[in-house]
Amino acid sequence: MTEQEFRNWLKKVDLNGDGRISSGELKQALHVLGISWPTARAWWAVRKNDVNHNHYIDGDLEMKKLTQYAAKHWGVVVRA
Ligand SMILES: [Ca+2]
Repeated sequence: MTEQEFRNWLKKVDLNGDGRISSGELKQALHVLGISWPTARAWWAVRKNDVNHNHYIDGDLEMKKLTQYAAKHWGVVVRA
């Protein structure tokens, strides 16, 4: 998928619509994508990209970091 598609996907990942992504929501999303070890990957991804340390992926900077992280570690973003 493209980076834009990934950003749209992230909006759907936010299951309760509060504008931020918890590791639980990310885990569900990774599971749907068929990516292995969703629990560990989701936990680690939030830990690595949660710049303000509130345990959620929120705001443009963290979303962008997560997008880059996904491209690098999950291979889900194929082009910019
Ligand atoms: Ca955060």
